[in-house]
Amino acid sequence: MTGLNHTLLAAASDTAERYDSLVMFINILVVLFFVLVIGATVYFMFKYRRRHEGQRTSPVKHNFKLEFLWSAVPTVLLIVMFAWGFNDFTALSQTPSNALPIRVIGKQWNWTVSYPGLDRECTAEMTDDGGAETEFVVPVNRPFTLKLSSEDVLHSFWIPDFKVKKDALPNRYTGYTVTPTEVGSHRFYCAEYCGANHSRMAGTVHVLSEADWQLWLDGKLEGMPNCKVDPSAPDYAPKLFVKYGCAGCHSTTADQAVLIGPPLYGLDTKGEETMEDGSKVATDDNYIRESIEYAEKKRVAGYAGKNMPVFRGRISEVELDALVNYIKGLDDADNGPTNDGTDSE
Ligand SMILES: [Cu+2]
Repeated sequence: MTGLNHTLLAAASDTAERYDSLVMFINILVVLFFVLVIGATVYFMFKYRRRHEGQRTSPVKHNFKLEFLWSAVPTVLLIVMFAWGFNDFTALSQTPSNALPIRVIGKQWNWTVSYPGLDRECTAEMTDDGGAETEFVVPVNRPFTLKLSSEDVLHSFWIPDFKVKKDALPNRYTGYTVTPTEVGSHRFYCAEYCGANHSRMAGTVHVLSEADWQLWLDGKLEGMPNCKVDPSAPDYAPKLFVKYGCAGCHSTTADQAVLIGPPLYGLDTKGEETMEDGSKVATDDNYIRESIEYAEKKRVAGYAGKNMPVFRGRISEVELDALVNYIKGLDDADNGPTNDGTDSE
């Protein structure tokens, strides 16, 4: 389920099968022409070798038929390759009416996958090594269509087993349509270098049988992330913390190394924080809230030049409440992290 379990030959979608046929066609041609050209070269090398000192090259003449043939045949073959490839390429943007719409948002450094109209959102979970893994599910033999975009820089959504990949861009939608043909789990990756944790911005798409898909829709499938958005769930805030990228910059326990921004545990116990200008600020709800919405207003001492995006207008009141409570609940190192009765795992 995790790790590089795909091989170059895995083909678990309609696109992958079409792609493999075309690659095989091109490979056969390449081998054929290699043998023809090199074979002829070697044969001529011996047949027309210089046999004695003073032998002169015979005058070079045209052979219209031969010249026409070696121009026309490759031209036709190249047109076939183009037409075949173009046809497969356009199929990626043809979306049948029964296609399942899926929304994918990339950001530094995780993926959020949601299902428009289904009220499901699969967010990333942090792994022990600092990676962010997102898991989502799709039914087998039904096309799904991805609508991709990015919240910051270029990313690329790549599912090697399906042989599909497209860039996720800020300020513009891209996407593709593909039909998974095999039940099972397939890795996906960010395929466009996007910064420090680019290589660990990944996840797994689980292809489910039709019956399992129905169970998942009903919230009854065991062993799969249900991706339900439930503000009362204990993991709601920790998930937001990863989804909004907080976890990429702020450590939440004393065991973790200090990342880019100030550590967030123990704020409640400390009661105050020293700012860049030497002033002390009470670490109450309003301080935490303001630091999420407009991080630059108050800058913690020692973190000059570390910029955090403005979150005002990007997250809802409900999410803000959850995050403020969660951060307040990250207690002192001595006691280990706790969070107001909720469990951060
Ligand atoms: Cu990326």
